[in-house]
Amino acid sequence: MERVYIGLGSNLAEPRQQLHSALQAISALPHSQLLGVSSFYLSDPLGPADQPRYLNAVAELDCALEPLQLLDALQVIELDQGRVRKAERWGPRTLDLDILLFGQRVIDEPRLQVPHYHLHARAFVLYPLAELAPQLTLADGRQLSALLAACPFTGLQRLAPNDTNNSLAWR
Ligand code: A4P
Ligand code: MG
Repeated sequence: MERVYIGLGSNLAEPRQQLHSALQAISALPHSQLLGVSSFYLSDPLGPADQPRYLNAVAELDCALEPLQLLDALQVIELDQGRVRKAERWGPRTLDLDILLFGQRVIDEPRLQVPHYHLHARAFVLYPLAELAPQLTLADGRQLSALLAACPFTGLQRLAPNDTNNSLAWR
């Protein structure tokens, strides 16, 4: 088992419902155990500005799948939830599931780069991740706390647990 962090994002078609459905599906992944889920965060869109705000969260799991098997499974969940891949980069989407970290592995394959390439610069990833693993150290030695210190909490709004209704339901 390796400790895996998955970033969830949605800005179309009832984002809150998209995240809840995705968490349900993640909790049912084979050879994996969902350990925890961060608060949900409303975030200003990165990329084209003419799209709705995103709802973002991070999930923590123990996983015995290989990284590419996990990626396949996450892409099935995305497609099940109506994700249509469009040419526009960073455009709106019903559901985006990114593998942020996979244990201490560094992966650089055509289909998969881990740690996720923009992890270090995205407040909507770093702050929810820090709720779950404040002491985290990346494979390259960087501390999550140092990344956070360099990434202001701007364009981000943490929703209260009863607002997201996800408090301990997934533990
Ligand atoms: N891929 C490579 N590495 C990974 C990984 N670590 N996890 C490949 C998941 N997939 C990975 O992804 C394209 C390909 O990336 C996949 O087929 C997989 O083989 P995609 O989801 O089809 O494309 P994308 O998500 O549009 O592109 P990209 O560059 O991954 O976008 P991001 O970085 O995911 O950004 N603003 C806010 N506030 N919140 C957001 O969540 N998300 C995006 C999308 C833009 N703006 C946002 C947010
Ligand atoms: Mg993606």
